[in-house]
Amino acid sequence: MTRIFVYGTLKRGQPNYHRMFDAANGKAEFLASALTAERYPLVIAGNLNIPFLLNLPGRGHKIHGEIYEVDDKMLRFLDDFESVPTLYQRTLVQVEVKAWARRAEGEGVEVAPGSTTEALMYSTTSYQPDWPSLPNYDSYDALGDHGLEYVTREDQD
Ligand code: PCA
Repeated sequence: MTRIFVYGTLKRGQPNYHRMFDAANGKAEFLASALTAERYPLVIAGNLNIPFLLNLPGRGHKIHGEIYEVDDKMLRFLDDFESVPTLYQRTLVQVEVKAWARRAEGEGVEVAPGSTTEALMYSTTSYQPDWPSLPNYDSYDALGDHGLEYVTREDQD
């Protein structure tokens, strides 16, 4: 089992959340809401309006997201879905926990709110030169005020 931190379309309520709960892809379980310990630019880019966390620590904002525990099958599915290593790279990051799920509390994990833990994250170093100067956000919402609605795979030609 592995912990991943998701900040984009895989979050609850976002367009690819259902993929983590499709048993054919493996298993995922919500562990905590969290934010990155470092600041990063989170931008929406490309003609499909994809959220990208640029691997430029120290710029932008601390990014809000969610930690899930996933099995190896789900991790392989997500790597493939996120086109690792071309579109995104999977890196280990420090995240600050905002609130643990009740299940986590029962399992002897460190539950102090504000505690820092490690998780894997899909960020990218393979971005276009203008992406660091795009508007950046501290929390992704596909239907946010930015008007850059995510184009799901099903809607692509
Ligand atoms: N999916 C991954 C990376 C960005 C995206 O849309 C995530 O939600 O964390």
